[in-house]
Amino acid sequence: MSRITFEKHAQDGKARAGVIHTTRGDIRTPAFMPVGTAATVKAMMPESVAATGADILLGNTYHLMLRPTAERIARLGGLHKFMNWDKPILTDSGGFQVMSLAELRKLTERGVTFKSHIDGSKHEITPERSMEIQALLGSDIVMCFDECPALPADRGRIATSMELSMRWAKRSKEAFGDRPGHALFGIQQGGLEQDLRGQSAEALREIGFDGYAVGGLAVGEGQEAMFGCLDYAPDQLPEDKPRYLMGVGKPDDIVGAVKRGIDMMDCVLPSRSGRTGQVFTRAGVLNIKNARHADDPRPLDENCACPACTKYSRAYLHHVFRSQEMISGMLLTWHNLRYFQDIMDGMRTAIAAGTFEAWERDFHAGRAQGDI
Ligand code: PRF
Ligand code: ZN
Repeated sequence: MSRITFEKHAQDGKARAGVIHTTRGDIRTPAFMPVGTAATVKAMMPESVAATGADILLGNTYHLMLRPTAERIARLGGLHKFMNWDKPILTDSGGFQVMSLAELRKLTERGVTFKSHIDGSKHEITPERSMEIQALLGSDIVMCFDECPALPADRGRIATSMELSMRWAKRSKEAFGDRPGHALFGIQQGGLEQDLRGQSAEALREIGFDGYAVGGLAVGEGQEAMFGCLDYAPDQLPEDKPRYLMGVGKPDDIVGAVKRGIDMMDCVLPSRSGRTGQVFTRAGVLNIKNARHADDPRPLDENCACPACTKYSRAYLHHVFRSQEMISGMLLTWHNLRYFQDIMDGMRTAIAAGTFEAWERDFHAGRAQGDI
């Protein structure tokens, strides 16, 4: 089986466009990965997720190890077959989710022990166990096991945590071994400290990975501070490998990250907001539960080709949201995912044409600040 390779096709400023070739198909970059935490992108059939333009999904070690367990998924033929998604899957390694969801967490050099948020049962994840779970799931892109401190945190805490994550990165690589057709990505940490980010990047380059993530951002620091860090962090990582910004973000976060040299992102925002009535459009954000949509015959977004926009009015979407009908979450999620993918497509086209700056200006010009 062949290796996973990254081909950069164009660069405009720091923004890059290319393709990650995998045995399960190509991932066009910059890429947005919808989140399929529990072996489903909530409210979406897998074929619908593909129809929005997604080339790859994100899955979660933490959730799947607890339920239905990685061993059960392996017995049933792996995660792709289990969830009926035959394109690439990237899995996160578990530590970040343990820290945000689990109870009674205990962090040691060895790894992390915790109690399940589902039934209180006791579990452990180490770098070795995370690699084993991600192999059982059969994900195409495996993430190193790391630790991500919430910001603000003092410099000493960030340095200690980053150094632990780098020792875990080494153990992750050793445990991952040689798995042709599967890629292992390292994760840079170091908070908002440029020198610590540099040391982290150096440690990861030394170990050697198929791709490099910028972790530890979008954890409470705000957009300005995040962009400040992204002004240098991607440049510290290898130029010829994909760079993945974990857990980001809103449409303007995504555009700002790509402008600074990021190739991949994931976020629950378009799918989660779809279920709470928050809708992202070319004109800005709206909430469909607002009474002013009750008589509005217009689509969510005139320029969107998704089923929610081509076949339904804001009035209908308002009605089914208020009535708590299941089609509400389905249509709004579809729209949000399609809009995020349209942004990625717009950026890829603009980077290839050398018109990213003009594209970015139009993107911002069309958007209202508050709710529309
Ligand atoms: N590490 C891992 N997963 C993550 C993060 C991280 O730092 C983040 C930070 N935004 C989101 N998901 N492993
Ligand atoms: Zn739409």
